[in-house]
Amino acid sequence: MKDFRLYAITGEQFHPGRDLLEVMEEAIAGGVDIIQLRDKDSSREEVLRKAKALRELTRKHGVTFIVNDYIDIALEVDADGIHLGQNDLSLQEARQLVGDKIIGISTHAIEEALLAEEQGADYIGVGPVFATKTKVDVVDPVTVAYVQEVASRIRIPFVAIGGIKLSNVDEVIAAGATRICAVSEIVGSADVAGTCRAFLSKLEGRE
Ligand code: TZP
Ligand code: MG
Repeated sequence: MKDFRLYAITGEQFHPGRDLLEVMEEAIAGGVDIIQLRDKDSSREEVLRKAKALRELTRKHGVTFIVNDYIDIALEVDADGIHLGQNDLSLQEARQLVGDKIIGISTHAIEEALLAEEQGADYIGVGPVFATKTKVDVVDPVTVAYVQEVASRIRIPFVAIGGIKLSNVDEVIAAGATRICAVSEIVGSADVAGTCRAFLSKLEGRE
């Protein structure tokens, strides 16, 4: 997959009254490399509508587009990939369905990370690093110690996620993260593009 630094996930509850596409367009202007549509509340029809619109927007700007959970929608709109949790279908099953599209897997422990790598995930999510209210079924924070462990043992790209803010991202970067994902800090910002630029400037020069 094309390399990335900043990964934004949708979270419409954080921008009441603001249009999803408008917020994501600002994130793109701020430099995000990947947008993931994550919508656990809407009907399939609604998710499909949003996926079509975001596919069009991301394609126009050369931004990678990932769909959470809905493999069928990812295929229908020709997203670049899918993101799966530990309780979704297996990587092997997903690979059969999506071919060479990107598959990202959420991990919360090194055993999960090693397994995802071995089974051919294109990237893994590492988190929640800090406490977050965004994900309801969330496990306890994995802390920066897990980021450190993944940084030293995993070779595929990994993205740190969960409770990451401009105010605590330095700690995550110091632990070895070179790719960051945020929901509320980005989409809930009064200056979405500026927040993205600020994250990116902190990541600059990190390998
Ligand atoms: N996976 C692990 S934590 C999380 C997801 C989707 C939510 C992150 O949201 P926020 O608002 O950046 O804490
Ligand atoms: Mg899922």
